[in-house]
Amino acid sequence: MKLRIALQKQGRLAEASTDMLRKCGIGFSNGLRKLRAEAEDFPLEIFFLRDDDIPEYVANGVADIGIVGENVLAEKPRNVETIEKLGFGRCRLSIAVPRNFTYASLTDLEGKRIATSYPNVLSSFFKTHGVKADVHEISGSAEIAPSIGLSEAVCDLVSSGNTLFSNGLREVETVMSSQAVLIARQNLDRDRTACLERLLFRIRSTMSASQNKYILLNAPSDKVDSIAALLPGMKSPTVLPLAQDGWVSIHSVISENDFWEVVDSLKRAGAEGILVLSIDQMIR
Ligand code: PRT
Ligand code: ZN
Repeated sequence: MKLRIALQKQGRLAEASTDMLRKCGIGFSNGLRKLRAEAEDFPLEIFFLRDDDIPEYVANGVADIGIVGENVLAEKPRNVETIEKLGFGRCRLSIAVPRNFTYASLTDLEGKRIATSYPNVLSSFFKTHGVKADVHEISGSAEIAPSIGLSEAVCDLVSSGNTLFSNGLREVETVMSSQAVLIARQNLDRDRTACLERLLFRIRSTMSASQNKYILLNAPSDKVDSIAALLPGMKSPTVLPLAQDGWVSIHSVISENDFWEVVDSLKRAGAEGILVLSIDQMIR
């Protein structure tokens, strides 16, 4: 028995998806031309596909699981289950208008043509907001549509915003936010479910590792309580004596999100010699 996973062959999710598997200790060789690979040390078979095809392959059982953007699933819902948000491939589906378009609210798009590769998501967004706009489906490069007179506005994926900016467009509404997700087909058998559980355990460990840092610092012994309060860690911080009397070393785990804020508070509370290290795996 092997669990079969479908990954994007080439594109924005391809590298992050294979990196994630490697961080989970799953090695395999993938040349650019390869359509399929076998993992070396995990019962996993990997298919490399166009991202748009992945939900279909998973739904019809050619693959058991897959990695795809939420935007793809939203546009063309399939009979698959979303198992886990993976934290990469983040982007948003946004409406943008030419910089000289006077935009105050969605009603300004009433009766206007909007070019998009996401007609279903966009139409239901307009429906929810009671706006009657003309959704014009195109297969790619929405950003050039206004300049060639195809539409008055566009709705496309945005990450840095550079593409919109360099095409003279301004982002005005977010239709949806998206990131890569792990999907699975319905009714996996017992062996494959167990295998998926093992894989998920590793994915979650690497994700929490990448969202956290290991921190160690020196502090005067009489400041331990106030510093420990800033560093709850996984259970509580480790406090070790230093060779120098009256000083301790405090070790803990800290979330990347509030990292700088906590470091500022630690310095104010008397911490010195703060070291911060990456974590490979984090098993709670
Ligand atoms: O060949 P295949 O069909 O597999 O690939 P594709 O060309 O359809 O997809 P690809 O590789 O472009 O994107 C795969 C997935 O990555 C998408 O479905 C999203 O879930 C996710 N993703 C994240 C993005 C972006 N960020 C993104 N910025 N997908 C596309 N873009 C494009 C966007 O369409 C626009 O053209 O990048 C441009 C905007 O980028 P910024 O940085 O200039 O804003
Ligand atoms: Zn695609």
